Amino acid sequence: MFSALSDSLDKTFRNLRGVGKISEKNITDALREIRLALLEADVEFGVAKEFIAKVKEKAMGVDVFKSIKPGEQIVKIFNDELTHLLGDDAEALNLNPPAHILLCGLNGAGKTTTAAKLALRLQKEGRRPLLIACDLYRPAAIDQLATLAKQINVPCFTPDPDEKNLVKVAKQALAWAKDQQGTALIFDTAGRQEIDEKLVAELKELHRFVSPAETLLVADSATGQQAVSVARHFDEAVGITGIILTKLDGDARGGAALSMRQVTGRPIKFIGEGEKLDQFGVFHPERMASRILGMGDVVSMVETAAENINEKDAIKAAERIQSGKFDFNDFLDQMNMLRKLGPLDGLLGMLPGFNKIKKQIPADAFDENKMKRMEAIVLSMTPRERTRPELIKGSRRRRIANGSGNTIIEVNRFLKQFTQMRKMMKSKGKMKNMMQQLGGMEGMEGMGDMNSLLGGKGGGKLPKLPF
Ligand SMILES: Nc1nc2c(ncn2[C@@H]2O[C@H](COP(=O)(O)OP(=O)(O)OP(=O)(O)O)[C@@H](O)[C@H]2O)c(=O)[nH]1
Ligand SMILES: [Mg+2]
Repeated sequence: MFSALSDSLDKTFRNLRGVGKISEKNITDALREIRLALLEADVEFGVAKEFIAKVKEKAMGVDVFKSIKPGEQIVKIFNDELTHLLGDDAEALNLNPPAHILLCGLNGAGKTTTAAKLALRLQKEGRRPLLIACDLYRPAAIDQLATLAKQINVPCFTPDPDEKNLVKVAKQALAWAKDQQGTALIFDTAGRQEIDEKLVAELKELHRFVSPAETLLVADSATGQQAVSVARHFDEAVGITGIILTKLDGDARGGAALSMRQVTGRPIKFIGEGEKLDQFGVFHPERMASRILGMGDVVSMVETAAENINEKDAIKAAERIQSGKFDFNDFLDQMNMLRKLGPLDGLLGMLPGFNKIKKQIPADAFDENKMKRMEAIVLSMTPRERTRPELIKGSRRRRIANGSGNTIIEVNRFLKQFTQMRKMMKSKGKMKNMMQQLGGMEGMEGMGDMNSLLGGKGGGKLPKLPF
């Protein structure tokens, strides 16, 4: 997501910094490039135009060409305006009782998944969410929601599959919800195409009956230009109170995300970033702006880590690493910890500068199958071998290869990588350097080592970040 846009912006800003003295023409040229980049990313035409006009006005207003670091100043103006475009501050849900939340959106946008994700989130906050299946069109829709609800242990209202009257279903659901003593009711509705007047009429009727405090439009961030008209359409029909953007983990160009707020005037409240139910979070405009500008989103990364990793385990692992005792058992523990964080490239994508080095990392570096193969190798070792990696020589390697279904070449490669990793961990200087780099958000030279760890082409120096 956003990678093409981030690359173009980076190039433009780099050029701008490269010129010794900045002129009005330099700025105009740069803004033209940025406008093109926004349009190519599928940002709605009017939104892009207005945005550029604002950045220009501000840039001229502060006389950037007279300042000492004009390039930096423009980046700052751009960042501020982007944050503004995305909505400035994160907006909370209205959960005053009766907290009825109605989800609507196009076919396949991710409504049902999002209903469960939202329920899980509210549950973690100590509320008692209830899920209500109001998709009476797709035969498997009710079961889909019920299955997800079961996974997260949230009660789910499932209507009689033969019942086709939506308001009747809602009525039954409200009566059921009373007994359940829920504190937030999430209604999953049927997907629709915007031209489908019948479905829209039904949605309106349901909306009137349920009278939700929140009507959230679930929108696939890959929808592109069409997203804007979809949002308008739903807003006119039922009046949306917010937007949930899904599939931000994909390679969509991101224009929808950038246009939605401006065009509808409704806040983006949450984002979905994967198929797993915990891959969901509050939308923070300033963090998203930083991500788009390639400055990373370290705050979200730390939050994800804090939610999923037990502090004691993390401290224990850090101690093992520092003392140079890191063995294959620790390796397995680390692998399990990583898994809890979700897909690795999504997580690393929040690091400043990651998009730039991503191309140097082999495509299969984040592959779950590769991780499984490595795990199989470790699991084929004896307990003694796991604690003393140096024991693993010739015939042992062959046995491990046979036991784990790998070739001896693969086992050798893995052992070599492990040895390198261990060496790197032992060298405290490097480790410290890496932590400083990550914390300081300045250069990313330390990532060179991480790169070689992931199987990249040697830990070469990486370009210093422009910010
Ligand atoms: N990668 C990714 N996939 C997602 C995300 N959200 C939903 N999906 C997937 O998108 C597909 C459609 O999701 P659903 O939740 O069934 O969408 P829906 O809007 O309820 O679909 P209909 O009820 O048919 O209109 C499923 O395969 C989901 O797993 C996301 O944030 N990231
Ligand atoms: Mg659905």
